[in-house]
Amino acid sequence: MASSVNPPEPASLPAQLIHRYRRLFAFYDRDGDGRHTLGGDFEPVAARLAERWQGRTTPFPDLLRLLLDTYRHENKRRDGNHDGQVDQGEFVASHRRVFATFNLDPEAARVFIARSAGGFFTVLDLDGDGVLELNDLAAFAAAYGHPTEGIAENLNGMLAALGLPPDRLPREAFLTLVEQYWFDPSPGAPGRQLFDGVGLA
Ligand SMILES: [Ca+2]
Ligand SMILES: [Ca+2]
Ligand SMILES: [Ca+2]
Repeated sequence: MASSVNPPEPASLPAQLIHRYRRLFAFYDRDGDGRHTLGGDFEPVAARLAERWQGRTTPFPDLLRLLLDTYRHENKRRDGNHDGQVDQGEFVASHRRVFATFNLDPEAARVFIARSAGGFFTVLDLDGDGVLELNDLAAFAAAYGHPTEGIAENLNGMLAALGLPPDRLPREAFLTLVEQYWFDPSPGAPGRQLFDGVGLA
């Protein structure tokens, strides 16, 4: 592995992406206290998402532990001053390297997105048919304490822009929207709306 190759940190992120990372920060801030903590935000979310699988065979052996480990790892990675919580500035700053890495090698980044975001898709896809339905997306938003009434309209706007039928989000479309949300600053990218529809300011 060429582990010595460190992607350059860009001087600044595109303003559109900073705006989206801030929205994402607000989405993840389940208890609305302006910081990401395991106890206030991610542990309750992991519990809610794992609970959905009660009585079913989970796609991963110990789903709750996997979710907790993933959230702990991610929050630690973003915690620039190592005080156990992530504020909005740390959250946005942590995306600089992610953004630089994507631009350095988009194909490698897509493999990573397919594994990480794809793994999350699998966690939400309760019937395992490779398509997320509205109740899967609503459960995700509800786990973070957000209202769900606007999800269908928002989803269907993105699906229409991708030329797909309403109410069902296939895995490939999901990965496209995720990539666009995080990395494509163009104002016409359907994925820019990924976290709209849940009443974020
Ligand atoms: Ca919080
Ligand atoms: Ca911190
Ligand atoms: Ca499904």
